[in-house]
Amino acid sequence: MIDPADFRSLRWTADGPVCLVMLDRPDVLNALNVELKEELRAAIELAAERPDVRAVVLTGSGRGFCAGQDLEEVAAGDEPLDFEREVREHYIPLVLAIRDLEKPVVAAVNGVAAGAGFSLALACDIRIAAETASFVAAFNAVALVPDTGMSWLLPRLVGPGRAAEILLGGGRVSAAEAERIGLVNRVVPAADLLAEATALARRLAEGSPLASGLTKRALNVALETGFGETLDLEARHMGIAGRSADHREGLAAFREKRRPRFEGR
Ligand code: T3D
Repeated sequence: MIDPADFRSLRWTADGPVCLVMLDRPDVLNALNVELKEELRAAIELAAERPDVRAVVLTGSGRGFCAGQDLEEVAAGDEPLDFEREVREHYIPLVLAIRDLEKPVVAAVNGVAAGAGFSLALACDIRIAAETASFVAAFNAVALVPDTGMSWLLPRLVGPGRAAEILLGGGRVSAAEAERIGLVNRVVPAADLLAEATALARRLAEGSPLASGLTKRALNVALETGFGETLDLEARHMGIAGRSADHREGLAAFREKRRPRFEGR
């Protein structure tokens, strides 16, 4: 298991059941170079492995959330970058790590989220934005195309028409507009962002880890399958959850009028 102290381009801190992952290349608005992409994936894997972690908050340091691919790194290479390989080796595993993590992930979008940084915010389960946040597809401006799941995730959140305007138009979506179109769950004053996101993550972390993991899995699968398959999956998950120690604890807590103590079993 990686030691959080070894991360160089992000900060990983656990405070009780909530782990804060802060992208930490503020001079370039937390643009994703190879090191940061690899560390972010390792950070999510660490959150998965640590049983004490029950929810994750993802944010950026400084005035940006994440400006997407580090374009200086692209320009600096001796050889032209093999974009397809880069997407397959780094971006796809990253987005899958977040989506497949059976713990809630809250994006605390503190500033601009551009390109693959926008996609990262979309991959999280819930987005809380600061008033200073904004979203820019950015791909088109450098003659690239949406990746990291953007073409799939964005229309499901805001609808195909708005997604087309954002992806083809390339303009900035303000925090207020993002809230209006359902791109973020809510907008809060910048000074309150981390406290709000962490408080939400703490509330989510109070749920049964088993039931929350199954719920996240069902929500993800339901986006891709039909109603019948979802009914079937829900029934199977209910079978698993209903046999769990957490369910027995939940029932006992209800009857004893106290808060449940879930252990994820
Ligand atoms: O590798 C692959 O397989 C391809 C994958 C691609 C996925 C992608 O993410 S493609 C899209 C890449 N991202 C972009 O194109 C965004 C580029 N950045 C911008 O358009 C703007 O910086 C922003 C709209 C994000 C923010 O604008 P603003 O005015 O608030 O800030 P700024 O002044 O432009 O940027 C501040 C600094 O960050 C600046 O450096 P400086 O001048 O202070 O030394 C700027 O160069 C740097 N920076 C911003 N974005 C990037 C970056 N440096 C490297 N890479 C970046 N993406």
